[in-house]
Amino acid sequence: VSPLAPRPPPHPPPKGERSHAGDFSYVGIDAILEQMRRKAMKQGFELNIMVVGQSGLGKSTLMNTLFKSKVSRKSAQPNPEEKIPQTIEIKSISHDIEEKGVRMKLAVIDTPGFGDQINNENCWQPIMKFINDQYEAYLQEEINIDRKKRIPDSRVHCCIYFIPPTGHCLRPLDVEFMRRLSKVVNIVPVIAKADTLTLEERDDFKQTIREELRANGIDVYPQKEFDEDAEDRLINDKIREMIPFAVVGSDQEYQVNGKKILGRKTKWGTIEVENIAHCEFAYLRDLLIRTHMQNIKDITGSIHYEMYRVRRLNESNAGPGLAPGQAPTLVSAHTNGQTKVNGGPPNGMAAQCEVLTHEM
Ligand SMILES: Nc1nc2c(ncn2[C@@H]2O[C@H](COP(=O)(O)OP(=O)(O)O)[C@@H](O)[C@H]2O)c(=O)[nH]1
Ligand SMILES: [Mg+2]
Repeated sequence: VSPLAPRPPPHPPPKGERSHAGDFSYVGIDAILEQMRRKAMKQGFELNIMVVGQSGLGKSTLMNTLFKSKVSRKSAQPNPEEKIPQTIEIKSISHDIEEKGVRMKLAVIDTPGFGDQINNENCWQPIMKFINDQYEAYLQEEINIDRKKRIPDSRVHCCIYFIPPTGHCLRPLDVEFMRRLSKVVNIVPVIAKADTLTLEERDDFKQTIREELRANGIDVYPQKEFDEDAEDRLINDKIREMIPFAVVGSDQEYQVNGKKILGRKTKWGTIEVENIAHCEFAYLRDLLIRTHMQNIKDITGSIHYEMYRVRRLNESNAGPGLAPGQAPTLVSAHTNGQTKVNGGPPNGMAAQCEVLTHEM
């Protein structure tokens, strides 16, 4: 049994059943659960996942795997002949998934090859900018006088960072990206194309990465400081011991022992991507969708977005009235000691990122 297996849901008594007839002390507070369930079912669920990593590491394939895996296999109508094009711009693709009457909108934000250049200094900036732009859009909706009843949420709830399967250690680029971005978004690191490592190499690599994350003070999801109680800690400690998940992706279906599976066929056998004996894709899927989706969204809203919001509102209170979408007044101590005001220069956003990552 997967350690991430969901807890069984509480079963409300069927509608109209008067299980408490004659019990005059029964108030019926527990019926709130049924009300909440019905409301949530009506609204549906949304999750925005971003994938980041060098080109060719299997980002697009893994997201297709997620859409085609057991979560969505019944509902999505994938086109088996669809070829994955190379990703050239930050692009969001969303799929509507429905299972047992529960609707879910899963959006994947695919980013073009991160760190593909010869000089990769500051290549985290466009991604940081994209994340902050979504916070800004949400904030503008929220502070509108006649705001929408439900604010459209394009905030990035979780960023899956693809580590190349070198088996050595993290590259400075990986450290830099995760160090900065883990302060503004939930980061879930994965080892890409884990089928290229032996089991021993994989375990060693995982351990090395965990040590390096710790040594660099990088707090990836699920962050220890946000565990709410002992039960959370117990469950999340197990996940923290397994991170980064060594994943294999595929959008090809094969027949194995009469069952249809998603896998990669090689001369020496078929790797079943959803089989936990073969790789850890299923753990990643369960974390994102089955066990921690609500928590991932809660931390996005109450920690990451909240920090952005407080900062922005403080800034607009301090400075002269800030027009919507205008970059806040910035004082950057980093860029050659220059002072940057109100996003004048084209790299105003970059300066903002500097300040954000250092202050938040
Ligand atoms: N061995 C192996 N190859 C993979 C895996 N995932 C994707 N690939 C292959 O790697 C190539 C690049 O995949 P793609 O998803 O386009 O990578 P992206 O540039 O990161 O989006 C394709 O030929 C995939 O079939 C994996 O888990 N293992
Ligand atoms: Mg791609």
